[in-house]
Amino acid sequence: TQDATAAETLQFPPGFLWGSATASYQIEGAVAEGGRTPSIWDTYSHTPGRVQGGDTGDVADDHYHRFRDDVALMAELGLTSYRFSISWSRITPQVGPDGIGPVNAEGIAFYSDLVDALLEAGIQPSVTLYHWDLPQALEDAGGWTSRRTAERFGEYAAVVAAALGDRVPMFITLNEPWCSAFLGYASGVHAPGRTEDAAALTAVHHLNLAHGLAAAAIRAAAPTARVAITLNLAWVLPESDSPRDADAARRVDGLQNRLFLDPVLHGRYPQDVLDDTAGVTDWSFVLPGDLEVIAAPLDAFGLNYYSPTIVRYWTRERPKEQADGHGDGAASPWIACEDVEFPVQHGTKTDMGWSIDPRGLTELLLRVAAERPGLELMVTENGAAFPDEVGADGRVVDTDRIDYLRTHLAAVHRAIGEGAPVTAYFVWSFLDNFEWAWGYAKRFGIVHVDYATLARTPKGSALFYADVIRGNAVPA
Ligand code: GBH
Repeated sequence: TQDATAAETLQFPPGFLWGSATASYQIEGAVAEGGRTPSIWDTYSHTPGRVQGGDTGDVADDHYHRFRDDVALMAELGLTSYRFSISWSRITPQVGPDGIGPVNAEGIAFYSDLVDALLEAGIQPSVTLYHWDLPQALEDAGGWTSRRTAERFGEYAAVVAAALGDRVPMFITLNEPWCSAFLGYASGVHAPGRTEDAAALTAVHHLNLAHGLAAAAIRAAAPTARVAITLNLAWVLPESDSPRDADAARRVDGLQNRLFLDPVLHGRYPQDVLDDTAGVTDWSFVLPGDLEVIAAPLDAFGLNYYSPTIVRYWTRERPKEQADGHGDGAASPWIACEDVEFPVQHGTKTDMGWSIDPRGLTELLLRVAAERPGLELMVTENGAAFPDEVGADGRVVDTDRIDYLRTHLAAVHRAIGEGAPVTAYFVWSFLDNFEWAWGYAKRFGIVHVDYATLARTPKGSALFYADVIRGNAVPA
């Protein structure tokens, strides 16, 4: 049980990377500086009614101007890696459907300086090329429903790899393409806010293709750099062992996990998902040769994990429960799942309303390890939102987050013990930041940000994490 493992010190393998993660739109601000052009998240956050409180990333944590202080704070905490993402429209601000346009030296310089600052501090940069901030001009030409967006992404990846690949050991092509496709184009709760099922499935394929094209481009431009992708796999549990609940679980697993894992690891799309969605699209946008591109060799695999997914068959006898937040007749990200229900969970939840079960982290790591033996695994995000405040004594007491991190680190340790080759763990997130549709209302940071002054205060969880890093172990 969790308690049994927590009673002893959990030692991690030598050289294990201890990191924290962020994403460009969530922390940078400076949206009109350095030659940057708008992304879909600028447009979306500035559209009334889209983001809670009307919050935008215009200033965010002002990391663009404060990155040197932020790196110093990372060094103080002892982080050995930092995972950040690059804003595409800082690098090639004139990108359009027919070409990426000129490279913006100011954009390259910002990330180059960040990389140098990290290396000087002894912190390994892990770079995500796409964490949801598509240049608006590409969305105007179809966004991820257009094959040309995938082609432009490959060209952008080549530019970044050529500029930074001598100093960046790890490139992650995409962060959570499930969110880009289904939250962006089916449920519309993320930018660009479209609600068209066929568009979402088209986006799935073009995101997968973008990954493959970028992987090849990185290899060509930066032969020593390593290539990974990050997926938000779901730990899907049917509520009962009834065949109908099992079928609900199969379909959710198909849409969130196998629609990405199968092409990337095995060069195929899952036939059951193609069949289930045949009424929405005939998948004719998958062209000959695409699956070979998508299944390009990988050096590592990134898993983001937050919460379990419990599903059951909806009997239609009472209103549907949508514990995933897509109730009230809102558009759903779950295509061809009209009879799938996400039952409301009991027990402790984070401030997002997400239930807590670290077993999913162990299970998902073991699943990928079994599907691709020997593939190096990284937990590229894991963490929790709680409504933290700075106390009168200047401290932030977030024991709930410490408990979350402790039990999830124990879950990673267990996966390693059972043979999963996990080499890195990144807490989401380094700083409180712009939490997408929730704006600044949700705090995921191990470092508190006062949005009035932008002052940073390490929380208790940051001090706990520093302790973990010092000992390369989770203390008893
Ligand atoms: C990650 O997304 C992101 O990479 C990161 O930028 C973000 O800040 C962080 O997690 C915290 O949210 O969406 O209603 O269907 C995680 C996004 C959260 C998407 C859980 C799927 C399931 C409920 N995932 N979500 S719903």
